[in-house]
Amino acid sequence: MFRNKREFKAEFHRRLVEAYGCEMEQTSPAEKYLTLGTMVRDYASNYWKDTKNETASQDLKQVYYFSMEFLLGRMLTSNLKNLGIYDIVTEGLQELGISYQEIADQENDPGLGNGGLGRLAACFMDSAASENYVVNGNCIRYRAGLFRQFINKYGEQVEMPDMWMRIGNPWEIRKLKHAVDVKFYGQIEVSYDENGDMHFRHRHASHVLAVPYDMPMIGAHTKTVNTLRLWSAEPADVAPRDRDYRQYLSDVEAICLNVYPDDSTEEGKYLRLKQEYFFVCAGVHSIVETHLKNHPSLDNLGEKVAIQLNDTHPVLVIPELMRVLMDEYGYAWDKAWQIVKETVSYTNHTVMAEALEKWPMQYIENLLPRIAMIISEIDRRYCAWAWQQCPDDPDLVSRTRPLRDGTLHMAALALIGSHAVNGVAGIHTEILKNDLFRDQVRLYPHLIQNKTNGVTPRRWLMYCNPELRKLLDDTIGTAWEKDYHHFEDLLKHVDDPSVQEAFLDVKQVRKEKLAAYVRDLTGEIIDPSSMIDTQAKRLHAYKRQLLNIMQVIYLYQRMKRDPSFRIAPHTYLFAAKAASSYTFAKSVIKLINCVAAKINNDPDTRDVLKVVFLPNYCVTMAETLVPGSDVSEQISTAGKEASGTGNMKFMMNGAITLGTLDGANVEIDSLVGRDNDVIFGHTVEELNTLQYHYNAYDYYQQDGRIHDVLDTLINGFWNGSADEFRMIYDELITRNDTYFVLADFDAYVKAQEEIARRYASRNTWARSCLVNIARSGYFSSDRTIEEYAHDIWDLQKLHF
Ligand code: CBF
Repeated sequence: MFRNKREFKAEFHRRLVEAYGCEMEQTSPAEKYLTLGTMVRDYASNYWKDTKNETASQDLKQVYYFSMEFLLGRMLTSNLKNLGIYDIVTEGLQELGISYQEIADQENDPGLGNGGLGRLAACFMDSAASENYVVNGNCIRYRAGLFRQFINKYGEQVEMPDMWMRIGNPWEIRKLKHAVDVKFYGQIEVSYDENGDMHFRHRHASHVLAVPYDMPMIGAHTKTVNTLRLWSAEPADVAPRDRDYRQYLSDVEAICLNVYPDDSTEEGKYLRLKQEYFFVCAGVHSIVETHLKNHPSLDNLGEKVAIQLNDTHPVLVIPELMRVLMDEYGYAWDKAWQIVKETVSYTNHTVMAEALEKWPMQYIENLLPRIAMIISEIDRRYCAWAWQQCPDDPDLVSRTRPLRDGTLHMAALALIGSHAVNGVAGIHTEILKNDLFRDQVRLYPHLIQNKTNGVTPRRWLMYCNPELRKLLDDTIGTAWEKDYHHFEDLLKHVDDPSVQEAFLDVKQVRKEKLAAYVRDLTGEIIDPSSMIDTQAKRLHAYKRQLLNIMQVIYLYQRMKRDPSFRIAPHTYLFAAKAASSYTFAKSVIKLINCVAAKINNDPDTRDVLKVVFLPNYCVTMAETLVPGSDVSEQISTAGKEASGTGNMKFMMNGAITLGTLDGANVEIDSLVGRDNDVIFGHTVEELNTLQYHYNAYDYYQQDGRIHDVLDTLINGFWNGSADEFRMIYDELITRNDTYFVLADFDAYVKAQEEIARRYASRNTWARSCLVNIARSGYFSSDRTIEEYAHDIWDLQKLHF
């Protein structure tokens, strides 16, 4: 492997010519990207091999993180920097007359996820490798991501296929030798041996071949390279039984086609269940295979392997591991159950009822007949046990059992089959304990614990904001880069006017970069000296982008009505994808775009008020958006956002949180104090009471601002159609405002006024931003991973 610039240049040149059979100058930027990516992957391969060998020879426990999503973002820069070869490569390319940035821009964000849970998984992979923990990812190799979002001339979201691997994926290695046979449908034939023991044979199944593609997960300042294993479905070498051959091919094809297929139809639901079992079955098989290479039996699986279920999507690990232990390795039920519980733990990421997965048992019986039998037996045994624990409250059993009314409750199964369950922020975990899972807490008082989320400071500060990194290095040295505790060293400097000025300079540079990005993406010109206020996250009613745009409408109306009222220049940025079948969310996107079109073209206000919706929000966009923002909008209805991780990224880059007491905002608030964030709105406790007597219509009637804003939704003000936004109006008024937007409107307007007031005082503002950065070390995913390793996985570090 190359050791210096000269060797890099020679190897890069040689590989390009060999791969494409033409002069280097004739190769395209995409070909250069693929060649460079492959070189970097190969560079890491020796470390990758050493990590596997050392894990085996040190007989180390390893973790398998099962997640339907890994929202990685581009890998090239992160891998080069983590490996410490970024300078050699970028300078070498420059000497060859090649622009590194042009090559880096060829890489598409891997379409392996959708939102926070997937991005968390990606941060964990970076932190685990960087902290020398062997944590492997297990996921699906989706050929298409969620979708690419365009905004049409009417301001509407349009979904386009996200064929992220069209040019190829240099990071992956196909491992056909580890392919796994996955069986769906068919029947289970039961037989008895001479001892009376039962045996189960899966007959007439439809076979699918799960082929793994491995991606290296490269740590920073270390030789640890972990594996993200992505499973791809291929037709098996077994004749499809009783099925149309072409139908079989297209059924197999559909499994890995895209993330979150539309599950509003029965067919869609089956497909999603298939996806879940597909990567679970393949993943469990490969864990067992790896374990048995180094151990005589599966008796000590729980000692050497931890399986983390990232939300309920992979919960079928529990019955699948039971199946393998019993049917393939002859374990009796009790011993198999003990191994499963020792091995598995589960993270809950939501309290939203619609996001808690439930499957009709009939689907499982049909698609996964043996798994259905095992789930029924888990349920039966659980009921008998739980009833004995609480004979005074037999209803508790029916409330907590996994099978209720012919439906499988995935979270209930996860709770029964795991030795540890965690929430992802303090307030979220309290809600799990006291509300969602309070019945289970009676039965297992110590099961649920908190693990507040984190984000990797490498991608989310050092690499995406080199200007801020330099300021920190110059001010406090570089210890913070390797140890998140040292972020706090900055606290000694927050009152230093020269550091404050330097911070404001850095922010200005980043805002100018953001303004250029916005111009290139949308054609909109934003003022980099205006206050940039950003809400970037999935579009969902509980996240309340609606509250944000309503406040903008209010400001606009007030300025139009009263020419003596003017605000300091504000830019409101929105970035959000709405699920393709989520009509309300799509309507909010359209509203934001229609408001933007009107306001941005109004000569009375456009110098001070600008609204821009940035299409196709993704990790790469966030890497420019986050460092360039002044205000971080975290305004979900209290109790609904499990944690949030965007809030942490903005904080780490010196943006001030404007938020409710929800998710990790609560911890941000207690770390920075009320002088350094702006908190507003009803608390969870207040909403728990308000819900019984809330009347949104009263707010509409009694608050003229709300009245005037909402009337624009039904009088055709924004695009001439009176019905266009009626759905939003109806949600607020007719359906009594499920997410308390109107209840928090007044407090939100005041919070906006407060943040504008603080922003005007530049040095005090800079001080607050510095306090936020200093306190953000706690939100490093290095800290989160340490906690999982210690409290849940009982995991030791790898020593080279
Ligand atoms: O825990 C990671 C994130 O997960 C979600 O995005 C999710 O998918 N359920 C939550 O909505 C976030 O609050 C949370 O930060």
